[in-house]
Amino acid sequence: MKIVSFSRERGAPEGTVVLGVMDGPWTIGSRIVAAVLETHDFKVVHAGSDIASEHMVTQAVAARADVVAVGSYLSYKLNQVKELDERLAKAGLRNKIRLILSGPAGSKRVAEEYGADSYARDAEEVLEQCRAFMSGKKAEMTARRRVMTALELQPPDGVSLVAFSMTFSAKHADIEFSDYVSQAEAMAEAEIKACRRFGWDNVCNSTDVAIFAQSVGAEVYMPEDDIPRIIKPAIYPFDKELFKRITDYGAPVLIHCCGNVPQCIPFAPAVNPGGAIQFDYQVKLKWAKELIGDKMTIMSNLDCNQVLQLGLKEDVLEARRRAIQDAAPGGGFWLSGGCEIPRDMPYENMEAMLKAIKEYGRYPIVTESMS
Ligand code: B12
Repeated sequence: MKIVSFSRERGAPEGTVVLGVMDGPWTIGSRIVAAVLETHDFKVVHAGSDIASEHMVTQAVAARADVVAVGSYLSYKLNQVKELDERLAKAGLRNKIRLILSGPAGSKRVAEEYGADSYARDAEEVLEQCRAFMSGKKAEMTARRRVMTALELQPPDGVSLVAFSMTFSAKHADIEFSDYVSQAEAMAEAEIKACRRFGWDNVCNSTDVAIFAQSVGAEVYMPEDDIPRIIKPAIYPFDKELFKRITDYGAPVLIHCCGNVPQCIPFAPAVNPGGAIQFDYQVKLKWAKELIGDKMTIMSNLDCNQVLQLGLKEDVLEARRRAIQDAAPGGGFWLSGGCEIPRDMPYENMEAMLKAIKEYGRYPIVTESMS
């Protein structure tokens, strides 16, 4: 006689979902959702009912959640969802976790307005959205792989946002700029905080040019919370040798050419073979891509002042769309500003950069549909 077993062997869970109701005592809906998710191999953590957004975040951190799903019942308490969105962002989790809104007080519009990623009408839709999110997550390259694939002049799964950020990161982490440029730990802390908060693909360790100049003999004055000033410059003609020494250690080099210096572009591949180059917005991105795009990786060059800091998020989105169209096809491209990310760049503009990547930056890049 053949015995058929209906019990399934459990492997690794499909993903981890934290469930909670923040605005009151309701438990029936979340229990149903939990049962449906568990039946489909998700690990479920009940954060509880009538709980604060703060507690939801603690649970999400402890569980290493992939998804946080909340049920809302009272429309006048929807601000709790916004608060949860902001707390997740503060904890550096917002770019890793999908936030699903459900329950009778929710809707698609409400989800958008209060910072959730989507609205699910019932348990079945919660399950569908968790599954879709997890399958996208599993198919994604790691941030490192994405950055390195572009550097190998191959198309990655999407465009990387490689933020060349110093004062912006220091301010975000509440660290004095003089500490940022002179203490490795302070710089690392600021960069990691910004990277987590905004979902950048890299941590770009760079310091103010005056500090480089100081290390080769220039005289520098360092104010507390402002950029250092070079009082007496030093000339340093050994770039090529320096780059070679760095690459001999296995680290790629990024050259930054500040200002309107198109004359640097043709020489860059010889000075920094197999590396990357960033130049400012005055240099035409498309021209540079055509000239050296098959030899080295190019960082896009948005106007940090007029667009990233002073522009509206729509301006950022449009400029990014154009940059991706001009230079992303084929790989060898990282998305960024033409210079350092401005200290006071509005966070919504930074988020618009990531939105542009999601909308236009998936490989293969479809140029026709973007024009
Ligand atoms: C049961 C119930 C209660 C029970 C809850 C018991 C419990 N342990 O859950 C009790 C009696 C405690 C209760 C209390 C109150 N209730 Co009541 N309650 C209901 C009722 C009748 C059913 C809700 C329910 O569980 N439905 C069954 C579930 C399975 O269906 P569902 O909600 O559609 O769930 C699906 C999705 O919405 C989603 N979902 C739901 N929850 C969650 C949670 C998560 C995490 C996720 C991911 C998804 C998800 O997935 C579910 C499965 O597909 C509704 C009326 C109604 N018909 O909806 C009122 C209702 C929700 N209650 C209401 C109110 C006002 C209250 C009170 C504030 C009234 C008062 N002033 O005393 C109090 C709370 C007071 C307090 N201080 O806490 C209002 C809310 C109105 C509003 N939108 O502003 C409703 C709509 C009644 C009404 N028409 O006035 N309530």
